[in-house]
Amino acid sequence: MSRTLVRVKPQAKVRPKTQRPPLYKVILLNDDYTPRDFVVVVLKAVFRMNADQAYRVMMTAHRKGACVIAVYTRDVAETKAKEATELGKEKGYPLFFTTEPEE
Ligand code: TYC
Repeated sequence: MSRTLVRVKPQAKVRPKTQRPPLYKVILLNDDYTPRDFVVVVLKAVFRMNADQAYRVMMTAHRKGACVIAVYTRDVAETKAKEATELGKEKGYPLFFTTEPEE
């Protein structure tokens, strides 16, 4: 018994665009009161930096007024900025972290 072979035109490869969530920068702001060592401690604790990274970031904010620390999804960025700011507040320091959408 013969069978009819149905030939289907090969489909164009479907390549769905991967949807990536928008990213947010966490920014450390300089102030005149928070001790340098404390800023380093917070950067290490909240942003999982090593001593060297934390020191460089702290000094960049100290010299330039602000420093981008990292980028995360909005939720993570806002939570970390809040946590880090709160650690300063608990000690009575004006240490401040803010977030901003990445362009
Ligand atoms: N400027 C602070 C001082 O001289 C140290 C400091 C650095 C504070 C970075 C905040 O984001 C900051 N004690």
